[in-house]
Amino acid sequence: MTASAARMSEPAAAPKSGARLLVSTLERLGVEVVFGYPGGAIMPVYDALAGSNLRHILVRHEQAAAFAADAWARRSGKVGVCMATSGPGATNLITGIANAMMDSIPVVCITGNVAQGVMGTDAFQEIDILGVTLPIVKHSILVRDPADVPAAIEEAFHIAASGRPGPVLVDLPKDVQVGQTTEDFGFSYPNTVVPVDHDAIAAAADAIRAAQRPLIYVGGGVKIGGATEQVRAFAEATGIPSVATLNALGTIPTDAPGFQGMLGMHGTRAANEAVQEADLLIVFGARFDDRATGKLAEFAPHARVIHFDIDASEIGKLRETWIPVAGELAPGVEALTAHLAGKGPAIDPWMIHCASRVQRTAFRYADAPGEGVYAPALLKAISEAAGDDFVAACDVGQHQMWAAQHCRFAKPEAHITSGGLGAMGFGLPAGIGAKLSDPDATVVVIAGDGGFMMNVQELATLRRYGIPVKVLLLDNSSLGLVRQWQELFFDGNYSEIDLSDNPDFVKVAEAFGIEAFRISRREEVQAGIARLLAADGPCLAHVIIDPRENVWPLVPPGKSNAEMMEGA
Ligand SMILES: Cc1ncc(C[n+]2csc(CCOP(=O)(O)OP(=O)(O)O)c2C)c(N)n1
Repeated sequence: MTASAARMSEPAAAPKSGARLLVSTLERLGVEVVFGYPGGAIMPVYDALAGSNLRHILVRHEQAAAFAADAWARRSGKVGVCMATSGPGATNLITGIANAMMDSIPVVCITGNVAQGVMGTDAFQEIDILGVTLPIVKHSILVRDPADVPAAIEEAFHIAASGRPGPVLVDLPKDVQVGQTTEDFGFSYPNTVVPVDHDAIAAAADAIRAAQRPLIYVGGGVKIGGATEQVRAFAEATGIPSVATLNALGTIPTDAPGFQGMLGMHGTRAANEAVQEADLLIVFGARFDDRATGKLAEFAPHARVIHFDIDASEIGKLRETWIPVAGELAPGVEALTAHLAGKGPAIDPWMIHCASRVQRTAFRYADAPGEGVYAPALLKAISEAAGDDFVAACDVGQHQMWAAQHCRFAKPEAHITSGGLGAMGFGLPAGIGAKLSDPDATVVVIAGDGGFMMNVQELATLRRYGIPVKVLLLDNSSLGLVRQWQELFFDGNYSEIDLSDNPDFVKVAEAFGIEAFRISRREEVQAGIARLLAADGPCLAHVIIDPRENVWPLVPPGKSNAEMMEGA
């Protein structure tokens, strides 16, 4: 419990169990959806859930519960909630917890555990889940007394969502769930907003005015920090060109003037070259991930760095920072824009140079060889057909990078991806979470045949709740991204990437009660997209693509972003 937490409410009249207190606290916090899977050590909680106002979504694997809660949070901007039993239930959450940690997503994970009296005895399904998850949570709480349940949950929500968001684990031993208490305390937390440093912002404004080749580097922290409008306004007001990380796609609309695209390993030539030429990087909520920077020592060699971040420990962590601006992004960026109003940098030659390179180096879809479906063109077409309501819930692999490169994203919440962890299996459960948080969105799961099989059981969840998620399954009968690396960096020694014995995915989907059809030729693409988007309920399009197709451009691992490889 934080020292500053203050006790507020009255003792409750009748005794309540810790499990009931958990449910009533979640209700009080306005939680709408909980993703989970029951088991012995969390049965009192499930007993209390029945008859509550909470909507529980029974997934078919706990990993999917964590991924769905994560995507729910990304799309809604609120805290996602998942729960699981002790032991294997809890360990099945781990990849999802790590995913939320890597991408700074607010998720509260509730686990049951064995009773405190048998903890440490290797009791049935006992796992020290606090210990196991220690490096991958923002915070964790072992609740020892039923009376502490409300405060623990409120603290978990507060910590998950405040400052730099992240996952918080709350472990509830069984005796805490069944134990009765007459106490029911709520807590209020002090405002922990980090004030804007006006001196640093004034210095940043001076530096920007003096720059000749300034560049905005947008990270995922912008959307998480609710600073999208401010960053857009800054880019528009100053005309400074911008690049985005994978996690920030959509923060600046794909077709906005000055936007150079994604930077890094599979970034655009325009973005990577602009970074290498810039004399000033204005970094908003990014952490200099190696997939974005390439060889760090050669990243942006001519640029000094202004770094805005809510997490002061990110500033200067990997790249020397000239002007650090720690604090809330939205007011910080707004203040910066105000400083520059009417006195922005004189950078017309640089703007023209960047804009003409975007034109010159744009992807050309008409040149795709062969008769087969060309995944980049398909992805571009589906995002355009779906319009501004399009939400891509991506899995991990070549298809993920093609989606990042070729889809049009109008809003930051339109692109949901496992950026930091790169967890295969994310796409389908993420699509479920995103669609449940925003029923009006056109949610398309973009998956490869490998990753899709990692959480294929969630087709049952789609079916059970009639969630109208569209699945675009790009089947190259192989672990494509690994195959590409083996082709380029391991002398074509194709080791264990062959998935040519995949099941018939149309039949698989139909066996789960889901409409499905196949697209195998280029001329079927337009009608296939229309059918997928028009389907009333969940629907799967199984798309056969060329197994030799690669993702270009590519910065080889360990190389500088200046050394981009282009395909044949
Ligand atoms: C859980 C997990 N295991 C392994 C990997 C390593 N990995 C990254 S991409 C990839 C291949 C993905 O294949 P597929 O899902 O078919 O997509 P494709 O690359 O063919 O589009 C693998 C194995 C990973 N990212 N996550």
